[in-house]
This record gives sequence, structure tokens and C-alpha cells, in this order.
Amino acid sequence: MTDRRSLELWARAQEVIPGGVNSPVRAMAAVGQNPPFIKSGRGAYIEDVDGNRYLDYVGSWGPLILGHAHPEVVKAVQRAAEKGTSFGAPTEAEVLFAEKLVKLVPSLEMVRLVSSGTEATMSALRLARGYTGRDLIVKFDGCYHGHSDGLLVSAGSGLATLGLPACPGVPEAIAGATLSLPYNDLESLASAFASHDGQIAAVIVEPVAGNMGVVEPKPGFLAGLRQLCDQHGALLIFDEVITGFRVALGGAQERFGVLPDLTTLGKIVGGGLPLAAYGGRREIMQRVAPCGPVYQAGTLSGNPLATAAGLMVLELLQAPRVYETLEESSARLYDGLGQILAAKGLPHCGQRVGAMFTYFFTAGPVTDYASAKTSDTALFARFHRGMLKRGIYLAPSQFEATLVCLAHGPQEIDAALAAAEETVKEF
Ligand code: HOZ
Repeated sequence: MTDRRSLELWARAQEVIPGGVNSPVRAMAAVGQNPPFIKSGRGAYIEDVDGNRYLDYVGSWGPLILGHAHPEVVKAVQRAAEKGTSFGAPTEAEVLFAEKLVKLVPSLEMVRLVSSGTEATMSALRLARGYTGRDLIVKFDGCYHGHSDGLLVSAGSGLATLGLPACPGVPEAIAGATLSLPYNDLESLASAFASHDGQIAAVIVEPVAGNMGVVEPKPGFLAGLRQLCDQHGALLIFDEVITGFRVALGGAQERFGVLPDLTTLGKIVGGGLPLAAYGGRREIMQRVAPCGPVYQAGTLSGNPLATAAGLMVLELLQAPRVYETLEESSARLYDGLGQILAAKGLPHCGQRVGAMFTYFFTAGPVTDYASAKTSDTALFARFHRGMLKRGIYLAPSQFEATLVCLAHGPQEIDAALAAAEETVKEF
């Protein structure tokens, strides 16, 4: 599938960039494919440097809920750029943006803007530790919260894709301050609280896991986390970098009706530019410097291009029927794919929440990382290659999500289903 110009760039990239990519999963190694180099995108489609056009179901791994190069977003960024690209000083757009976030995301009373999801989760953990005066953090196996040291323990996303259980370079003292437990398992959390009484600062969770493939929280799981955190004086952090503005306008916390103490946001919130955020209860956020002693800073934080893009995207997401449309398109694609896999008798187990889903190539059920890992990744890779050959660009890993956006109309859904029909015929 990869043509001459992409192959040429791929060879050059590997000489000067580790693995040829600036983020590991992009290398497409897990699906035995060389990555096409992308030149442009519009709506639901991207084009590579050889002129191949693909129907994109990755959407830059989540940010592009409106599709590529949405005209209103492009205009907003252009308007901002004309006035200057960075000031390192307060701007009106930051205030408007923070006000908008506080209005839309149920648990946010104050918010701090940063530049990446990794920075948001890392900062939220420091704040949780500073606020509680405790050191330990609980995360869940297969959840991925960016690449800061303490969070690369039993992590999903690229680490799951590459089969890396831990990361050299993370000091034992730091990894040892993170307890990783099975997702959807409240009993393990209760035991962890019992055996580390008064030492756990926070529990951080993807309220819908998206980085071991999509795994839904079992009914009562999120409410149970809330209750256990309250009982033991720990903070609950929802990592809504993927779910924020995707599974509902107010994220998973709105959809499931459970409010965390702190929330991290990324991807959609930045409208396709490098912007992320963390926020939560006023009393906690007031511990952040210069209000309080917990230090965190950034030259490009609240960057005017990124706030312009983010503000425009959030405005457009407030239009009527946006989330109904996303739900309908996503359900149509998900149901259709399920029928195709079933008709062919392929082992599969799907999970969908709003505009994010995964078909695991295993009979399932999949409820956590251990069960997600029973998937036949070779079968997934074959499916991926078949789809790519037919112009459908899916996340190149069994342990990532298919992300539906507003640019996926009936024609795009039908095209993906037709490609899937053709692909499985070869199996
Ligand atoms: N962390 C992203 C997957 N969940 C990958 C980001 C990228 O490679 O661009």
C-alpha cells in the first residue's frame, strides 16, 4: 500500500528520528505496515504524499471531532495568528476559554491550561499529592495517562501495542509510588486502600478506557471509585483526554453522572492544536502556584492559536443534535461491522461508548487489560491491512479506539462497511 514517496520519506525518517516517528504507534509496526506520510486532510479524508486518499477513522487520535481543516476552525486560527503567535502573558481568550470549560464540564470550578495530555495528567498528580500530603497513586492496568515517569506502569496505548510492561529510565522509586490494579475491579481497590491506609493521594482512571482498546466501565464501577476515594480521603481524577467532549459535551462525567475531584482534558479541547487542561474543585485548584505552593508553568500554556481553535470547536459542539448525530453514526458503523464479523464467523467482542469503539478479535468478554490481551492481534493486523488497502485508515493497533467524527456521514459509514465486507472475504 505504501508508495514510492512515502517509502522514501520513511527511509530518511528512520535515519534522523528514532523509529522514524515522533510518537511510537504511528510507525504501524504492530500491523506489519509501513506508514503512509500524510500531506493534507479535509473533512473525513486525508491524502498521502503519493496522492492516495484515505477515509480517516483516527482523526489525529481524537482531537478532530469536526473532521480535518474545518473552515471555521482554520479561520479562527488564521485570525489569531495575524495578531501574534505567543505572548507568554495573559490574554482575553484564555479567560473566555476557561469560562467555557467551567460551564461545560460538570465538575470544573477552576482550570489551568497546559500544552499536552501528558502535562495535564502529570500536573494533576503533583497537585493531588501536594493537596493530600500523600505519595501513592493508583492507576489501572491498560489505562494510559501520557508518558510521565510514574504513569508508565502497566500502561496501554503504545506500550500495549509494543508489549512493553515497563519502561527503562523510570526510577524504581518513582514506579514504586504507583499501584496498578485491574480495571473494573473495585475489590482490588478496596484492598489497596486497606493495605496502604492513609498513603494513597489519588486514583486516576480513564472513565471509559480508550488506550487498551475501548473498555466500558461496568455499571457501578465509577460510582464505586468515588465512594472508595471519599471513604479514604483520596482524590479521584478522571483522565478525560479522550472522552472529554466525545462521549458527551460534558464528557464521561456527564454521561455517567459521577463527578471526579480533578479532570484532565486534551485532544478535542485544543481543536487539533497543542492544548490540554486540568481542573476541578476550587479548593484544590487554589493550591496551584501562584495561588498556592504546587508549582507548574509553561511558556506556551494558553497559547493564542490553540485557545482560538479550542474555543471555536467548543462553540460548534454546542449546536443542536451534535451528540445525537455522533451517536447515530457511530452506532451504524459499529453495528454494521459487528454483523460483518459475525457473518464471517470471526471471533470478536465489541465495546462502544458514544463516538468511540473497538472490536477486539477475541470471543470475549473484555472487561480489563488481561481480557483485552486475549485478542488475536495477528488477525487484527490482517484486518487493518485489508482496510488500509481499500482506503480506510484505522488506528494501527488492536489496543486503540476507532473514533467517529461529525464529518463521517452516511456515505463514509457505508464506504467503511463495504471495505470491511471485501476485507473479510479474503479471510
Ligand atoms: N497517545 C496516542 C494514542 N492513544 C498516540 C498519539 C500519536 O501517536 O499521535
